[in-house]
Amino acid sequence: QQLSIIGVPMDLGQNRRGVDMGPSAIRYAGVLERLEDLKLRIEDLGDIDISRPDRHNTQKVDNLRNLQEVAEGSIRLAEKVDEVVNKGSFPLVLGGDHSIAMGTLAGIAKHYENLGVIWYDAHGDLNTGDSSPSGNIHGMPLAVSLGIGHEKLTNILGYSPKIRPENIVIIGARSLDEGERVLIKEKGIKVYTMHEVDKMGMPAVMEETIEYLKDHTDGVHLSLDLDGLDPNEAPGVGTPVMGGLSYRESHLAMEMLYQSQLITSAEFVEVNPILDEKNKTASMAVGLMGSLFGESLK
Ligand code: DIR
Ligand code: MN
Ligand code: MN
Ligand code: MN
Repeated sequence: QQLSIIGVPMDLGQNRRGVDMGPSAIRYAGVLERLEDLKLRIEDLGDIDISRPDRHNTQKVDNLRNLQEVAEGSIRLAEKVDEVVNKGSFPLVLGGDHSIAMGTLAGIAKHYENLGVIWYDAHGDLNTGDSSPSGNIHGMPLAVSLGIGHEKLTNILGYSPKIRPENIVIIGARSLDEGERVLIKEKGIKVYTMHEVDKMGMPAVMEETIEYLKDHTDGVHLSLDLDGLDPNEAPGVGTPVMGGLSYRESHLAMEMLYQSQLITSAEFVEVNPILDEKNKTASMAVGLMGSLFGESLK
């Protein structure tokens, strides 16, 4: 299998600096070596160009912070991801804040009739400018991909929506805003909150997720926000929420996804080395990628 790594040094989708260094931190934690050991053919395409606007003069349009810069970065990412999928390679995107998922999904979804998405996150990322309490676009990419939000974002690569609500599974949610709850109900999006994970256990959650996506999707994208994990284990994230998924649950989830052979693209986002402890969160991300590509089961 050919795998293409794309770094996205984006920190404009939220308020805290440092997450733009996520791709460097993940490379430093040994992602290439780790995956090369699995006999995968890997190319590192380097980083997407992200503009560096004047911090004292950031623009909020319709409650969307840095709209123009985030949209432009996402378009560049979408074009790169599109190229990678076109040549039959597996796109592995390293963030950067989660706003980049709009670009990743724009580049991937045009190649599938029914792209499935697993959203591994403490949050729903289903806000719009109207519902968002923060104006941070990293809290919006799932809504945007459903075609809900500012046209500059929903229309990346000139088509919308990218995905359908019935093809989404959110895992690990424990911080949902009011507007997000409404959207989840209205659209019938499948969500395993921490309540369900605690009650059912991760094996059952993943079995159901795989079963659910298997029959009606022709590819599945994994969008993994490191804040889905518990901040005691993954402290290097901008918006930590207590009571998260454990290291072991997350490795099990990745191993089950490997066994299912369902995943056709992935991204690991929100690694912020400035907030981290000795690059622990980047190492966690690399370990999870190892499991996703069969490290412990090959
Ligand atoms: C919150 C936080 N729901 C917002 N979202 C985060 O600002 O929209 N997403 N942190 O990962
Ligand atoms: Mn997120
Ligand atoms: Mn999150
Ligand atoms: Mn079904």
